[in-house]
Amino acid sequence: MKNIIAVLVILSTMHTGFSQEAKTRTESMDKMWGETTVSVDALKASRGKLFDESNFGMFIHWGLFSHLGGKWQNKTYYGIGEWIMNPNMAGIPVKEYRKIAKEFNPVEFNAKAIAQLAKNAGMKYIIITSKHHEGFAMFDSKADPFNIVAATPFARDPMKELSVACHELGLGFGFYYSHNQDWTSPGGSGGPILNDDGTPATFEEYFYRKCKPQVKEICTNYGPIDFVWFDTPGNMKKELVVELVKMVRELQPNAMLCSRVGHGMGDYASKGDMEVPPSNIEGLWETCDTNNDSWSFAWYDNNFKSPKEILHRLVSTVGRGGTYLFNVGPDGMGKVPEMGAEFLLETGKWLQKYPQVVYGAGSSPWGHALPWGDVTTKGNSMYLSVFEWPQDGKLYIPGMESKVVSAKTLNGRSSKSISFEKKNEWLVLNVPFKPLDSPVSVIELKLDTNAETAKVNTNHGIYPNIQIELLTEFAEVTGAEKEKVRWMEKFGEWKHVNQISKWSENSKAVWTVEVFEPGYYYLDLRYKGEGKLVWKTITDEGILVQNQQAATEKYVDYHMGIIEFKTAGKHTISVNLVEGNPGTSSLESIKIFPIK
Ligand code: H79
Repeated sequence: MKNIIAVLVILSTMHTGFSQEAKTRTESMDKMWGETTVSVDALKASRGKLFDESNFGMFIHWGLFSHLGGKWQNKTYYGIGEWIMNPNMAGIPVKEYRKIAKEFNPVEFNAKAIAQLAKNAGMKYIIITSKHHEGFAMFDSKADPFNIVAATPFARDPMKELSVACHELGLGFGFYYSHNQDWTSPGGSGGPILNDDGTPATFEEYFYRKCKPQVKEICTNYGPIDFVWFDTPGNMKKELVVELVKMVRELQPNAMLCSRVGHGMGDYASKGDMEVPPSNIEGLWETCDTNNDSWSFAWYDNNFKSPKEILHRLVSTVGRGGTYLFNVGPDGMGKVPEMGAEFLLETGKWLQKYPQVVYGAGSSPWGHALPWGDVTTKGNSMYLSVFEWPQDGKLYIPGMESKVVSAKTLNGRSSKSISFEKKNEWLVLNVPFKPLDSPVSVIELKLDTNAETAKVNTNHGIYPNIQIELLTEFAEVTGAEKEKVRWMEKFGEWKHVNQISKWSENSKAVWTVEVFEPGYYYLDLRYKGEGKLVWKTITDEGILVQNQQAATEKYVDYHMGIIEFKTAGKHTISVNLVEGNPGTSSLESIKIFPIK
């Protein structure tokens, strides 16, 4: 059930509804390099090629915090492990934290094995933390002695080993570097405010003494690198960011920079942590996600995403037009937790059978997920990745306006034609009752036109054989507020939703949908609030469902009643809050499923 919720939350958009934020970002990126303006197309043809075509990379969070694994002085701190030193978690004093280096001896670290894992998982590059907010360098740094070679019994440079292993296996390689935060260096954001001699420390001192020289080291000593992934720019001054970027460009002209370097710079947009956006986004962008709840190793955290969930989040990210950067957290000995590795290998086995679904694949013309799965495209081919296989031998595809020339099931190298028919605007595929493959089945449609720009009606469908969740992101809202919110489920573990709040008497949220089959459907509302709430839902045909249910401070699904569509085709569904505290009531989505 948990998987289903996570998956449903990532569904959905209007075909034209590219987010304003993404548009602005792309334009400002084009403008930003006074001296060398680079368009998205030019980037895709040059240093952005690996990023654009791979669509799947490995992120690695590894540092001194991995040795603690979420525990300090016998107490476990639940949340993102790399933050354990922070006052919001264990609040470890700088002096104490620095001492941990003496115990850090990850002798089981095997760069070749990790690179091979990434390769077998179907990932095309690795980006690893060279220095996280804690300030400990995981590479041989002459600029600052608080590093893995100078300060630990391990005394090896694992970054060197990993860069060599990646190059040997033909994988891309890049570094994460936390440029603004540094909790153990005087002057770094979140770090000591006094130097060791008691004088006040400035950010500039930290920047010129440590940050810039270390970035120079990672850009000089590891051969050609493909990425520098800066994070959390905070209030860093623009001049300093520009100076850093300029140096990286000179030293590593082929390295891609993500937007978290700050001040609208970078080659591609990095979306919020752990967020698969519901709507297509233009330009070059990435979503970074982690294989369990924490980024870095935490002893208790075995909440690993299953191969099916990894594939769903990967395919949906590619379907939205993005690239998926998926994280693992090696432990204090340097080993990637086994269960996570196993799930990645299964993911890779599937990708080996269906590489065309992900590599070099384009976005879905629907602009949002479909309830049974998602769509990616290449040339005239449309790949339907089916995560919820239909029980009744029919796979429904809404609003297909372009001509479909053929449909076939794929399974590795074998494929079989399947029959299909057009009913109203829907394409109905006659599929076997048994799923074609596990954990995900693939069907290829050939169109008589480019699949990514194919003509489709992007309204959400109401299906005869599967539940649809209509997110508030896709509603037209009047008299209430549509907003994107995020909150922490655990410390540092983000959840994102779009919600509608601040309801009043005349508010409404309206979805335009396409109904395949007239009939009765259950209607659920997913909302939060307090006490008891009465919601009213009415269709364009005047069918009304009004009911009272309880409410809590967490989002929960409530059955509201049965809604009827008297005719097939286009309809509207309009929702309003009619009783209850409008200040605390927020709607996340509505769900409609056939009664059959
Ligand atoms: O490296 C991973 C995270 O450690 C890092 N980015 C990803 C890739 C990251 N740094 N900051 N953030 C993510 C934003 C996190 C903010 C929070 Fe907090 C940290 C929320 C809870 C802990 C700061 C402290 C804000 C509230 C408390």
